[in-house]
Amino acid sequence: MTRFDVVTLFPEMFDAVTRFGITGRACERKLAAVVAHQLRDYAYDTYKTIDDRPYGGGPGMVMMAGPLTEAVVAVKAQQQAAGYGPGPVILMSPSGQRIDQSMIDRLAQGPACWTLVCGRYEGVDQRFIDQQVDECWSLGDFVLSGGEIAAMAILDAVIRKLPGALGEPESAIQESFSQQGPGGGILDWPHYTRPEVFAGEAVPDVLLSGHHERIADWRKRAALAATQKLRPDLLATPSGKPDPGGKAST
Ligand code: 9D3
Repeated sequence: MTRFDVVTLFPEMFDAVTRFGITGRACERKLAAVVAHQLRDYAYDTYKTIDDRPYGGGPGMVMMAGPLTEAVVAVKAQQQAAGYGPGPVILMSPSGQRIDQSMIDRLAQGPACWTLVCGRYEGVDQRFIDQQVDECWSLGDFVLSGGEIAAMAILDAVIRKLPGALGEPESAIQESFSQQGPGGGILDWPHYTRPEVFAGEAVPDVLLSGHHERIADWRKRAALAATQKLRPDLLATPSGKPDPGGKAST
């Protein structure tokens, strides 16, 4: 079982991962465990203070190194007591490295335990990062109000890739398309279900033909056309030029 410990001011938010859908089922079936820890439990004072004003002045508050360190040390002890080897400590941070699917795929095959730390406020005392954090991860260049939703996105993406988390048909579909395109992905083909005609628009004939080879061919072309139109960057070669007929068209 892959274990994820999360340090956060809002542990209840992680019910979204543990209770619903594919990730909920994976947790139920003990493929994954998500343990959310309340950072305030590791505060020093009766007011449960975990943040303070920034040295040097400026707006906002900074999360103190002390409570974060206490929390991470306690989490590591719990992981060890449960029989896990040491795993990486990841800080969710807008200045971290950007996560993509190829990284998620590697994570899903990686260590059996992880510690994810979620920040709030303007930031985290650098000494905690220097002393306790192995990597900083970001979802991309937009501003969230804290690391929790970013951590949940990572958890969702990793847990659904754990062996056995998806039903067999789903994982087979995934497998055949995970290697296309430089970033490990091209877009989906357009999907249709009943009725055959909706608001005057018909389902493409080929999908009703029952001709499996022609359907597969249509889907491949439609996926490539959608990618070219909506996300040409996914087809670009490392040189930055669009790929005229490389990997993704094979
Ligand atoms: C004014 C400087 N801000 C940095 C962009 C301060 C700041 C804003 C928001 C500091 C922390 C946050 C909270 N965001 C996260 O913790 C976060 C995040 C994000 O905002 N975007 C994308 N990925 C992530 S991972 C964690």
